[in-house]
Amino acid sequence: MKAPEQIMRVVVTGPVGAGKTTFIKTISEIESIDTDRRATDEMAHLKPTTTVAMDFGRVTFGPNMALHLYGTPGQERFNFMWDILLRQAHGIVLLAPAHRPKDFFAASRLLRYARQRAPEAPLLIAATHSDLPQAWPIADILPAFGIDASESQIPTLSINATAERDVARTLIALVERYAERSNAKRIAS
Ligand SMILES: Nc1nc2c(ncn2[C@@H]2O[C@H](COP(=O)(O)OP(=O)(O)OP(=O)(O)O)[C@@H](O)[C@H]2O)c(=O)[nH]1
Ligand SMILES: [Mg+2]
Repeated sequence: MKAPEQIMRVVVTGPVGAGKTTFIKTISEIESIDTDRRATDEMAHLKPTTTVAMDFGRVTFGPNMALHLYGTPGQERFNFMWDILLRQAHGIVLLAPAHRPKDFFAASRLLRYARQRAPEAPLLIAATHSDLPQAWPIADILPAFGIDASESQIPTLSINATAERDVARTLIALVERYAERSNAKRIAS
């Protein structure tokens, strides 16, 4: 008989335009659900559409695991969705747009918030837009976040969210982290 499928819920977060919807669309096996709507307010100059509720996608991982990917809305006024998603998260991917240093502070606030709300969930930081010439190297982004890479236990990657290989590599790193923690817990108990 087929082993029951284990579901890992992954929250993909980051500031407006970091690439959350793109990240999920790039890898999802089902047509990802996006709730993008035309931006009508202060951010219309930045992006024509923005996610207003959440994104959802699904990826099979090995013979009996599936990842459910939930993308948070970027705008702060939709914050209530955040709490709902974080409470259920098995892992968190924080996306930071490497080409937009003025957004690093917003990303670092999201990082602190995610750590507070879901302290148990493994988290990693993926710097998106790393394919663009103006992208900052990851080593320069972390200090702007207030994180010292040598002290930090947080894995970091530079990615292009439109490239399936990069998104897969990010999710594999997160699943490995999740598996390590689960094993450590099992041994401790
Ligand atoms: N070159 C490049 N473009 C990217 C990358 N990630 C996202 N984009 C583009 O950046 C734009 C914004 O991406 P979205 O996926 O809509 O960003 P989001 O984080 O979902 O934005 P909100 O829902 O408004 O918060 C889109 O035009 C994407 O095609 C990347 O890594 N490299
Ligand atoms: Mg979006």
